[in-house]
Amino acid sequence: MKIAFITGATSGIGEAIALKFAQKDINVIITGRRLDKLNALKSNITSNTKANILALKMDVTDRESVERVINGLPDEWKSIDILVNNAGLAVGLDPIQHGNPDDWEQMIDTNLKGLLYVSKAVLPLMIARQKGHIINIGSIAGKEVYPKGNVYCATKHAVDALTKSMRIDLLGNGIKVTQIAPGLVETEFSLVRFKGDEERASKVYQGYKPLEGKDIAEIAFFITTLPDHVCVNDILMTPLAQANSTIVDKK
Ligand code: NDP
Ligand code: 8X3
Repeated sequence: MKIAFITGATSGIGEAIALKFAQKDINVIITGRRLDKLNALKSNITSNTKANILALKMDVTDRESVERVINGLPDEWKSIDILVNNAGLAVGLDPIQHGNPDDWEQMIDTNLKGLLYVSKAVLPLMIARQKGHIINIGSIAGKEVYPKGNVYCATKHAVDALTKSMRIDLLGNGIKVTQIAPGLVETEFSLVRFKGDEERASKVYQGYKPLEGKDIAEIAFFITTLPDHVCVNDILMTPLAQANSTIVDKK
């Protein structure tokens, strides 16, 4: 059975990918900061699938912790076939001149530096086996900026650039690198962005049918089923009601 390592598996897209992979007999290493959520997902997967699961608390912004967790994986979990770099967040939605530098740092540390730390730690395991698949969760915000998206959009443009760079640098090592760049997906994303303001967060998803985590999970699983010589580079996916970063058909 394959092994997948998923960051940010406690909620939303990462949780849906973990569940989908487990349902498809992929053993999963689920990581995130919230241990209670990790344990709840572990019980769900254990009760409902045949997959093995390892739940590990890991903050992607903490380089030492990332190295400790990945270097300390039990031998039977070291053969990681799929790395899903999903952990990420937006914090705040302000014009650049009113932005909060603490918010900026959290987004850069998580979305950009976290992805680098995790990839750097997992890559030696894939290179040793000359095999692997890295799936980076980017965003439509990494394709086109939108008003007040500034730093979040910049981090996702960086994910877009790193995905392309990884594919070049890793060429010849048998490692596929794919970006999935979703549009609006209803998760905890907006609740985090608006710092717990539930009313404001829920408005983001009103008046149309947004994507769900499981829609992204379908695509993430599909791209892992293709023959060894086929590498999907990039997938931009939106709800039917979304034409681009700023135009959404809300009723
Ligand atoms: P959620 O808020 O539902 O999930 C975010 C996940 O990231 C959580 O599991 C959270 O876990 C984890 N995370 C955040 N910070 C850290 C950290 N420092 N260390 C480890 N894990 C962390 O949002 P989504 O599922 O929507 O977001 C997942 C990814 O998808 C993000 O990269 C986001 O940018 C991207 N995306 C989201 C879209 C959307 O519209 N929802 C659209 C396009 C892309 P915990 O808090 O337990 O650490
Ligand atoms: C999340 C989608 O459009 O809110 O990446 O930036 S968006």
